[in-house]
Amino acid sequence: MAERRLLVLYGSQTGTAQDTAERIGREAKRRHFQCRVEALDSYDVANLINELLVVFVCATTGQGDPPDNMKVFWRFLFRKNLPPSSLCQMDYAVLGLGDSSYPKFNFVAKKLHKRVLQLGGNPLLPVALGDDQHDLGPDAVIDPWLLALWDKILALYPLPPGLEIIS
Ligand code: FMN
Repeated sequence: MAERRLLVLYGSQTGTAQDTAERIGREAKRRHFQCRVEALDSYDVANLINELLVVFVCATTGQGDPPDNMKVFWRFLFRKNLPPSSLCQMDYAVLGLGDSSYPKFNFVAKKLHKRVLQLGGNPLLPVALGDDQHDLGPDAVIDPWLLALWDKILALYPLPPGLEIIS
């Protein structure tokens, strides 16, 4: 059976994206994945080409800017000399956190999703656009998106025989 390993990488300015990334990490463990949750700039980007399953959780800050803890990664990802198929092994999904009262709503998540796609990544779902302006908060988008994500991931990496999702 394929190794059930999930990497969750986040860019967060004030903690919301980090909390969401850690939530995904807990949900992954309940589904018996080996899961690492790391800030994008703490992650050794040289390993990215070897990753098979990655969830990115990214806020947008400033006026459409990446959070401070993903700025190094951001510069790396947009280098012009990255080969177009460098991430072709990777299944990925991008969860954005933003606020639709800003002109560049969820700009970082949208741009990240496009760039990973351009580098050969295989998207599991359309990018999630969490919105502070939603009456029920960003979870109104995040909760159903995560359910769809786990459906996709478990179709690729079924639970090991005899194990169930831990409640
Ligand atoms: N959201 C957007 O969609 N686009 C923006 O340009 C944007 N700029 C922001 C600037 C500031 C100073 C703040 C406080 C928020 C901004 N937001 C913007 C909303 C944040 O992305 C949103 O609140 C998010 O949940 C914050 O996640 P974090 O706590 O992980 O940083």
